[in-house]
Amino acid sequence: MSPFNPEAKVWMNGRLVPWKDANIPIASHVVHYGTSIFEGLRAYETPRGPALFRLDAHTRRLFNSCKIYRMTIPYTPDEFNRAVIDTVRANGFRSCYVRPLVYRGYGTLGVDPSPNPVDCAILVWEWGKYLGEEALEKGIDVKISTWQRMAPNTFPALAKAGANYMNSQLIKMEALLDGYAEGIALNVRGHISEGSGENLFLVLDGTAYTPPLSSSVLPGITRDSVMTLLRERGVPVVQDTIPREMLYIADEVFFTGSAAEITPIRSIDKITIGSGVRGPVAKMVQGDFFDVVNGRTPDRHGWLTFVA
Ligand code: PPE
Repeated sequence: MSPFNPEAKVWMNGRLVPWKDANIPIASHVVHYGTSIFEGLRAYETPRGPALFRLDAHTRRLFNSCKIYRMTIPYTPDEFNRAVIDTVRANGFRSCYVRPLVYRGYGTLGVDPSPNPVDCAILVWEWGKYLGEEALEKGIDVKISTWQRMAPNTFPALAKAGANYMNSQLIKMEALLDGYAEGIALNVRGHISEGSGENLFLVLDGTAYTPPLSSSVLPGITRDSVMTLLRERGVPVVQDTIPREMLYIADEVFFTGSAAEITPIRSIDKITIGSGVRGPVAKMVQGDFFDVVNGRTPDRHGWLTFVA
């Protein structure tokens, strides 16, 4: 079911248009060759109205992803931020998910993208719990995917490109068909990389570990925020290559992502993680995270942009 109603407002190349008119030609370069860059962030309900979580960081990553693919966004980061705020405001949600998109539009076909325009859009919709209603409290069952994450120097993992999500789709479909909520991909060297749409943390003997950027992961903004929150609580955070079996013996494992937020993992490959329930570190960092995003504690890092 579409989360959009016909009159929902979509920002396209500088204008807010109704959803029913927010269409692109079938010959657009993006449709044929996957030429898109995107972002995903949430606006959370606070006592002062909706607040976007880490808008600047998401816009920065959008511009960086585009730089890698030689796409010049015809707006400044400030103009883009303003467009995101305007789109959230125009749709009137108390909380929502935001999807900025930059793509090669309609010009000419053929692999070389350069003759085609760089078009921009921003969509917003209400998106509930990404991995199921009970996931945040109870945790989810996952498997190690038979699919690996992109090898270095093939598809750049640091760019949030639509094309990377063909790999994510293989990971996700396999996991769901096998009865799991999500898959964890290894990189080509056999080290832990990430989920189809989430970064990963494990906790062992009081230290938190997450794969480094060289393990073919997206530089997640939730990942960065969680590292900060953990360190504030005195939990050491190590970015290091993680062997697969370290997950099985961890006290806790959890996913992070804008959509997934902080989702505990209770089993991997049918091996129970820790005591099979959300662990104390995951619970603590969830609490700290939701206190900040919902405006219950002071925004000490300048992570919130108020929309009202
Ligand atoms: N890795 C991947 C592959 C990924 O797609 C995401 C976000 C992350 C890590 C976490 O990054 P961040 O959101 O900055 O903490 N995935 C987005 C898309 C999900 C979707 O299904 O669409 C998201 O969470 O918004």
